[in-house]
Amino acid sequence: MRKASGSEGLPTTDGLPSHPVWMPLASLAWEGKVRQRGVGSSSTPQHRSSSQRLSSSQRLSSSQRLSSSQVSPPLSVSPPLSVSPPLRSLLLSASLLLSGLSSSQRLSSSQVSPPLSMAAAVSKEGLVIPLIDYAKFVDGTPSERAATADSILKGFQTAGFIYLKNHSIPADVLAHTFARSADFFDQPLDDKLKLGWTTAAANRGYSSPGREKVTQLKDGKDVDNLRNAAPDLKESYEMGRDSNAQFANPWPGEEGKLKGFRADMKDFFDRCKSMHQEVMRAIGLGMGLGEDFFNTFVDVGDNTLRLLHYPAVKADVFRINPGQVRAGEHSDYGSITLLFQDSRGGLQVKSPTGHFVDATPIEGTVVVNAGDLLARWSNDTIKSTVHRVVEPPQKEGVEYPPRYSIAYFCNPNFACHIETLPGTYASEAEKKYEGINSGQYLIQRLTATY
Ligand SMILES: O=C(O)CCC(=O)C(=O)O
Repeated sequence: MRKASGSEGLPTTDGLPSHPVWMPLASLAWEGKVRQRGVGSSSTPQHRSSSQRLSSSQRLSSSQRLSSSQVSPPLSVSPPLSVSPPLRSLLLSASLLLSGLSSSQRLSSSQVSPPLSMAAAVSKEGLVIPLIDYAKFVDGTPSERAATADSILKGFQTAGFIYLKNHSIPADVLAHTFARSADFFDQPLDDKLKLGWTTAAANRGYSSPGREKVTQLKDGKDVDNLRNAAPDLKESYEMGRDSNAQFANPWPGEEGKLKGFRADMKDFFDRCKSMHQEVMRAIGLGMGLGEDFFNTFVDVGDNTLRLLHYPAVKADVFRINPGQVRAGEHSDYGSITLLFQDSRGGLQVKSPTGHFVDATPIEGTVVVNAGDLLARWSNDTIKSTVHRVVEPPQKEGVEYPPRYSIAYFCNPNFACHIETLPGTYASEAEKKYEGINSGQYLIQRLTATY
């Protein structure tokens, strides 16, 4: 039986893989042509055992699991960051000093050191993305919880990205959701187009390949030019909160392979919503604001669940057009994004030196990155880092296989007014941004990319 949150095959806290080979069940399901398919208080589902978290319909049968002989080679994970003892003690003093500072004395992100003694999921070109054991926040002792909250915050302050292992979405549920995603994209194009994405305000529905161009550009004409030169090679399907009275999700019909799709997506949405709330508790704790600080900002669930499919593509496409990518470079818009990727690779994060660095998939982890609104909210003490999806790192063959990912874009409740967080400025003059309404901010950002 696979561990619910996929710790099998994960790097240990020493950075060593605990299993020789791995590949997410989700991608195995497609390759094996398997087609069957709360605000986190201390009593949230994350505290239950993995089997308790799954309903019987969510557990996969043994025939849906694949053996380790069918999986691809392990990925290496950087060992824990090593620093010399004098430097360590200097950094430790700085870190203690930082945590002891009054809120108005806190340092800006450029002054914050990466977390100490922590395995790094990525360490290259000055970009250190920590690999954090999330279970120590959810189930740990009070001191483990506080230390993990600090690591989460520091990861966002330094890299803008973290990897969480032992997270609260069980591996079986994730594999099932990936399989349902493949079922969705398998539909004929005409059926998908009937569910088409309509407006930024609704932000729900299907976007066919080439429709959306994710970019940092804000001017519509510039975005059009870029889209024409190098369209994103992806299709996506977005779902919002299903209880929204104003905007309905355009669900596919409940027949054939898509029977139960809506219920499965709603279940996954709710699990991710809880995780967003829990990560915001960690940020609140890390920032010295208290872990309940963000509760009333994130309780509604004005988030977007996005299924992504990057279809198989001829390798030549990237050679002929050097600007070609699977998804253009961009930062995300909201508070945080939970990103679940298959084992293909291709996600890259921009380093402080300006180079894009591979954010290699690690089984059983979720990549979490801070978005622009959280950066703005934190007076830029948290970073929203640019990322993109390019051709896979294994460049053999004339055609690259498809890639699937699932992004859960989290936002503060759309009704919330976002004012610079206490503790991130010493005087009014240090506030970099005006207050802004969360929902309007998102609509403004989305409008540019479609
Ligand atoms: O597919 C991925 O890995 C990244 C997706 C992404 O960055 C996005 O949709 O904004």
